[in-house]
Amino acid sequence: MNYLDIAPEISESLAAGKPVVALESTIISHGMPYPKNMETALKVEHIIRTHGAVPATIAIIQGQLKVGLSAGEIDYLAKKGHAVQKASRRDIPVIISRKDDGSTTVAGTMIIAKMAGIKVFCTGGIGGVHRGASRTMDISADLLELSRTNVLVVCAGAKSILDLGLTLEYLETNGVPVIGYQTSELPAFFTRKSGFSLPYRVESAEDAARLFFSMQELGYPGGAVIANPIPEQYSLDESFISGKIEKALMEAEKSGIYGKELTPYLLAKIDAITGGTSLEANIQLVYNNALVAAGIAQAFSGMNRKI
Ligand code: PSU
Ligand code: MN
Repeated sequence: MNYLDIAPEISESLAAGKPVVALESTIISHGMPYPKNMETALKVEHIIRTHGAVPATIAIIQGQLKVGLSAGEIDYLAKKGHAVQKASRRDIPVIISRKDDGSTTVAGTMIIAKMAGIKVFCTGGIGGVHRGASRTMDISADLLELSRTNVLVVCAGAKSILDLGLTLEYLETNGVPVIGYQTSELPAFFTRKSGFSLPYRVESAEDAARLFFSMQELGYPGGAVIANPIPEQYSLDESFISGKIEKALMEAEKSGIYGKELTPYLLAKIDAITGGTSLEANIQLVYNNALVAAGIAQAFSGMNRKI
């Protein structure tokens, strides 16, 4: 039984060593409301194409691990929203055995990208160590996946719904390089700064690709994070957004939300509390990550062709 279904354009590009960028689908079903989620997903694919790479949006449809979705499939996941199962590492076997649908998280997408042979993945923000994790032990499976699966994840850092200091500590313990893209500070998704400095930075897509290429040559296990700050003109005011995040966290606590529901609940709450301001910033940072990821994928495929 073949569970992996790669769109022909993507498998041909991979076979020819052309640049391909993976995209996740939890951001579509659980990260944004309809129809903005669908419009954003299509525009991200378009940006990747216009920057010289082939987009590969990943999801599980009726038990098939799909690499490359049609516009109809993207629309289906966007409309079904929270009713789609959120698929991280532990969920994938159950979903495929039931021939169910699943929208893949950063962890889930990395696993399937690796199976397909895709090395560069673009998203908005990664999961991390939740605030209060010393009590709840709520640590996103994204972090452990980064330590074991060899995919380069381009993101705008992580939201401060999380404990960003502990998130960096956890990544360090698990040997995951976190590299600032033209920054020496971990970006906090809606803002360019978090107050947490990063040990490494790169100045260009070529530098990022070279770093990841060295990992390939060494056969070094695990992935890496390229943390690309939101463009200045779309970034939100720190005091504005931190107040809204605190409010969303309090409401989650009051409503007893935990486990896989917590991140989607917080994202939707922040969106509602800010009246869509945060959603606009979210969309713009994903577009910005798409063009950086396409550049890295291009530089990376050039390096592969030289060997
Ligand atoms: N953070 C965001 N937007 C998102 C997510 C996180 O700002 O859409 C999604 C991603 O798919 C990420 C997942 O992999 O949430 C993490 O969920 P959890 O914390 O349950 O692992
Ligand atoms: Mn969790």
